[in-house]
This record gives sequence, structure tokens and C-alpha cells, in this order.
Amino acid sequence: MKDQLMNIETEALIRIENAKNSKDLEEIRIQIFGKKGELTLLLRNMGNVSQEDRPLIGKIANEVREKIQDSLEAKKEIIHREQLEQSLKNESIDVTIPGQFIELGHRHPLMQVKEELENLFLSMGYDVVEGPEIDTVENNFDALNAPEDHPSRDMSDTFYISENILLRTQTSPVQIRIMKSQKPPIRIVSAGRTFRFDDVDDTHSPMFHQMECLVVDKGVTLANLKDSIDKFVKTLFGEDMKTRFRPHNFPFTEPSAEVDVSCLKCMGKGCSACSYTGWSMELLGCGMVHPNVLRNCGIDPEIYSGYAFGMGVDRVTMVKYGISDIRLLFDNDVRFLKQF
Ligand code: 2NM
Repeated sequence: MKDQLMNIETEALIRIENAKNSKDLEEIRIQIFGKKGELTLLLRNMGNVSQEDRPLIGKIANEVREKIQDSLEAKKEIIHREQLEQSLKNESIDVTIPGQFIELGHRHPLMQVKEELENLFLSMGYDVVEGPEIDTVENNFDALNAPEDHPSRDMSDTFYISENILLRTQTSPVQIRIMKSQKPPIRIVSAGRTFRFDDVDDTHSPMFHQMECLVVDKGVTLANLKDSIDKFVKTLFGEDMKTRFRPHNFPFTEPSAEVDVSCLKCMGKGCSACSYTGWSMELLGCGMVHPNVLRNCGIDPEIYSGYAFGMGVDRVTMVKYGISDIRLLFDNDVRFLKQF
């Protein structure tokens, strides 16, 4: 019995010494102290030991158990420390390695132009307002005096979410919201994303940007509209810029006009960029707000009148920077964007 105990002790101590990790240690512990462990089974036979030997064998058994347990504990401590050192070594951070260079971007040219325009209008006394990109057919078409059979209302021209909800085709529904909720005088400008069911080419994109201006007050006339647009264009592009108004038709304004500005390349002299006309075409649309639109918003057209004008922010950006393909503005190729 004594020899068996000593054997268990010697073997256990060697196995513990050779253990590589805490899983090995746990296996050894179970092999010795578990329900069917070597020591457990051996001590179950204590009954066979003679009365006189029993105290001595019991004492040895206790010593063996303590030694093995102490050894297990000590080895556990060593393995734990080794693992800690190993992970400290593996996960250490070399603070002297140069950091990774993170290239800082800047505002997209479209947003630069949008903000420039907004600031310009702010300085002219307009409020900058925003509205949802998803709006009602009522705000986008009905209130804007668009007849039931107007082609822009067609499923093939507009993104409908449901029968009554759509992606706004212009920023005018924002003006409608303001006119419905505020009393004149109103002087606002709204800019943002707009959506039309267009195929992509160098001048068309199904998502583009508009900026629209609206003034409603007593005694607002076409002269005010022409003067405002003239001042706006001169501030944006320079004092030498001229404007030209051509009659047009919009359902929400009467009369309506399209505005051309001097060709930026030749400043009106005539060049290949403007087909020798001296004019850069269709930069703005404008008109006097239709009495029906005012009425639809609860404003009495007998007392108030208003003008409105709108432009494509994408188009202004292209004219301003001489960009010939609208797709460049949406491809987000850093080599292109870097230039602005
Ligand atoms: C344009 C051209 C002409 C316009 C009209 C209105 C409203 F809400 F007052 F009726 N907002 N914007 C308007 C008029 C927009 O964009 C080319």
C-alpha cells in the first residue's frame, strides 16, 4: 500500500511537471482525485489495511495528497504566468512605429456650391429651409397646379412609393409646405436632392439637386423677379454676367421664363462652348407664382403676389467648373473630387 502510494506520488509529480497547459493539469487532477481516480480507488481499500498499519498509511496518504495538490497549484501558477508573458509579448504595441496616414477629405463640390448659394441667399435676406425627399402627390403636383394629365406625373417620369407618396421631382413641395404653414411675407430658399425617372447620360441623372427661391409679399412684381435673378447671377459669376429671359411654361408660375446667362468661357463674345451664341443655356427657370398655387396654400392672390425661381445645383456646378459630364459628380472618384 505504501509503495503504491509512493508510486502514485512519483508518477503524478512527473506528469504535473510535464503538463503544458491548464487542460493537461485538469486531466491529471481527475485521473488522481476524480471519482475513479487512482488515489480515490486506492484509499477505498483502506479497510484491508491492518489496524496497526492504518495510522501510518493514513498519514502517508494525506502527505501524498497534499504534495500532489500543492504541485498542481504551483504548476497552475507557473502556466498562468507563462501564458500572461506570452500574450504580453505577442500583443505588445510598438509605440515607435509611425502611424498610418489617414487622408482627410473635404466637402463634395456639389455641397460646396450648394452652401455657397445658400450663404449668398442668406446674405440677401432669405431663410434657408429644408423639407423631406419623400413627399405627397398633393404637395409635389396638386398644390403646384400641375394638371391631372401633366406628363411629369406619369409613372414613367416619377418614382412613386405608393399612389399618394413619391420621391419629390423638385424642391417646390418645400415651398408649398412653407406657404401652407406661414403667413407672408415669405422669403425662402430650399435646396436638396430631387428625383426623376431619367436614363443616365452626360447631362441626366435620376437623382440630382435643385435650389429654389420663393418670395411672397404684397406688391411683388416681375420687375422684382428680374432684378433678383440679375443680382444673384452677378454675385455668383461676376459683374460682367448678363441675363436673358425667354418665355417658357410651368404649371406653377404665370408668366414663366427660362433664363440664360453669358457663356463663362467667352463672356458673351461667342465661342465653341456656346455654339457662338455667347449664351450659356437654361441655367434657371422662373416666374410669378400662379394664383391657383397661392390659393391652394390659403394665400389670397388678390392681396399677395410672389415670384419663384429654381436651378439645378448640378448644372450650376458644371457651368462654374467647366465639367462636361454630370456622372463625374456622382462617381465619387477621388482623383476627380481632389481637384475641388
Ligand atoms: C422653378 C421654376 C419656376 C417654383 C415655383 C414654386 C412655387 F412653389 F412657388 F410654386 N416654387 N418653385 C419654380 C418656378 C421653380 O424651377 C426651375
